[in-house]
Amino acid sequence: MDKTVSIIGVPMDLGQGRRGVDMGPYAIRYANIKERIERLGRTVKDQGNINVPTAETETIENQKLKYLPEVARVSEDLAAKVGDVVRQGHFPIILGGDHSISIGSIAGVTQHIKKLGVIWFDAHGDMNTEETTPSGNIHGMPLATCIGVGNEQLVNIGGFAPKLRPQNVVIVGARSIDPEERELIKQHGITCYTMHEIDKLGIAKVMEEAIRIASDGTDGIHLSLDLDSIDPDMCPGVGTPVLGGVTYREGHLAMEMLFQSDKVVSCDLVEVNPILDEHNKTARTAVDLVCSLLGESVM
Ligand code: 6HN
Ligand code: MN
Ligand code: MN
Ligand code: MN
Repeated sequence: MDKTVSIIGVPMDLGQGRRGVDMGPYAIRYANIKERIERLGRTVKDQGNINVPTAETETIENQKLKYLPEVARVSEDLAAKVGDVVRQGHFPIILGGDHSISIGSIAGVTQHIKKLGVIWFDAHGDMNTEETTPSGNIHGMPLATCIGVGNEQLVNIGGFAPKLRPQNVVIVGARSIDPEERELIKQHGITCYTMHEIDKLGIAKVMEEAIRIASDGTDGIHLSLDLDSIDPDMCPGVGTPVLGGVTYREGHLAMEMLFQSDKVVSCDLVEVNPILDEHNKTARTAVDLVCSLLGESVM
């Protein structure tokens, strides 16, 4: 993996209800993401931020899909930008912002890598639709959107759908899944390794399986890393923390195994909220993990 790394910031907070996650890209930059990756011998280009409207200037029109037009517009812009850097042969790292940004990032990657597997590291399933959502927050829907389920405008970002085949999608770290999400995960045949499986099988076995499933018949794996997958002791700065998460070491081993697989083509770092954080701990953990993903700690 010696591709140029492109960093794209998406200061998006419209996909959820707490202020501050729009500052995530700055918090992750402040944790020296660029310098840390350069130290691994990689060329890093910061592409700046995608323009996101300010919540105060917008109004919520649909309580089941809050800020839908705004999220859709940002997703289109992000998809175009990600498509652009993937076309140039870069490895994109997309900095959130809330998890709704993955709708655009995956739409961008799949413009060029048609058969993409996804490993969705998350405490949550992100498999809601406007019919099942308990909150109306779009950050609870991006994975459903990517497999072609849910609101048509979101499903069709980038002009095509679906982006992913559910048989190449793996959720890792789940411990807070809504009852109807559970049904959708089962119905569509998505593999889900909850904390129960991680505790029982160990993270190494889970990742071995996850990598096998996500790479089976695909041309690469996208890692969507929601920092709330990691236990709140290392990642307290997230909007929806859930106890009993992936430990710091389990997280690193997972990233190191992804590096060794040589299959990862792109990555999102999402839900870092510096207002809820302790001295930027969550952003620093995010940077540590992405450095392991890029080979920092394996020989
Ligand atoms: N995230 N399932 C809940 C909802 O509102 O749909 C929580 C979503 C959390 C999304 O941060 O991964
Ligand atoms: Mn998420
Ligand atoms: Mn989550
Ligand atoms: Mn454990």
